[in-house]
Amino acid sequence: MNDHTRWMHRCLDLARLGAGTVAPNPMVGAVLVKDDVLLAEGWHKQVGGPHAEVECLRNFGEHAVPLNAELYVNLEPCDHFGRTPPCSLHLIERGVKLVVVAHRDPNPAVSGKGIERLRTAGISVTEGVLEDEAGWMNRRFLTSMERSRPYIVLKWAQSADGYLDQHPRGDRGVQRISAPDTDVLVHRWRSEEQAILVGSRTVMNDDPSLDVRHVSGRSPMRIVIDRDQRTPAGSRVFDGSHPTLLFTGSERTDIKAEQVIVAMNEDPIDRLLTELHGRSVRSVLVEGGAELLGHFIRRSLWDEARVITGTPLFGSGTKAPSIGMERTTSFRSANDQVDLYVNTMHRSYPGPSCSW
Ligand code: AOF
Ligand code: ZN
Repeated sequence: MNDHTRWMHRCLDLARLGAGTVAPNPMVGAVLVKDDVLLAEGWHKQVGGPHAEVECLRNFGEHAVPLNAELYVNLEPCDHFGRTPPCSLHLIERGVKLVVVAHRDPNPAVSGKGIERLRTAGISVTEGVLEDEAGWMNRRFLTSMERSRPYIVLKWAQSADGYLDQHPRGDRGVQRISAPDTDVLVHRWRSEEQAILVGSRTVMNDDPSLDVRHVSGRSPMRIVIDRDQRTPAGSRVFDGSHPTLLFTGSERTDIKAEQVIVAMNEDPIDRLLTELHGRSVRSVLVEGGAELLGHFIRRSLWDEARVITGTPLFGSGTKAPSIGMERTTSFRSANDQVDLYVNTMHRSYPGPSCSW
């Protein structure tokens, strides 16, 4: 590991401390280094709060920044007045002369302008250090900026013989496929995305809560697509405990959730992605059912798929979808098999040293 990658790794570690609190902003960490000695560090802690570079220089203190000190940051310094003033101007004012970044900020308000401004001010900027790792860490933010849609994670659990659901089945309620210990993993996945989506049949059959219970963390916004007003008003998703958005063909006066009316000639998935993007929702976890997952897969409209295969045998029922791509990695959780897929049409996985 050379010095550049070593310090950029530290930026990524700091940046990750903002996971779960900085979305819709990216995770960003910064360090100030002189002669391979750390002078100060900082990270972006919450939306509306100071950016990583500003935190780092604030922690350094008021005294002059040494001429040969290097400021490392995993994202190009911003150049716009958002909720906070431009970091580019702040770095210039503080007399920073050497800046090292992992990659550019695709936010149209920044996109190269930050680096340009620094260089024009005589600052040396090195780009591309740990670019792939940093891009993977902020893949939700980058996808949102580059594709004008949230990062899409498909998730399902299937029986050992490849069924999502058994027919005929008994009462309304979740049918267990994975081991109880795997719930911890699934709930961590939920806490890492800004929204969670299901179709009407999943609400009718499983009556899921779609919240985060088995780990501490933020519950995502719950989203239901139900064009034909089939979901019962008494379903758990409509209990008002978390923000919930219902995409429906016509208004449901019996349901208190926020509603988006989808016209008959509109594609509900396109409408959903546009709506979420407009709300700065950077990622969505699609938890079923088969029909909805199939829509996303057929259009290759997904970024990751996470498939849990449990031990029960169903013999018959609703066939699990097939992703049609080589799995990227897999591991075991209790007695379950967990397979992870990355849609290589959109982004490649930089390697096992990167955390999911
Ligand atoms: C940086 N350093 O630590 C972060 C950056 O609303 P604001 O003012 O917080 O701006 C948010 C945008 O700034 C965000 O969309 C992204 O382009 C950039 N984030 N930039 O130089 C940081 N968090
Ligand atoms: Zn900034």
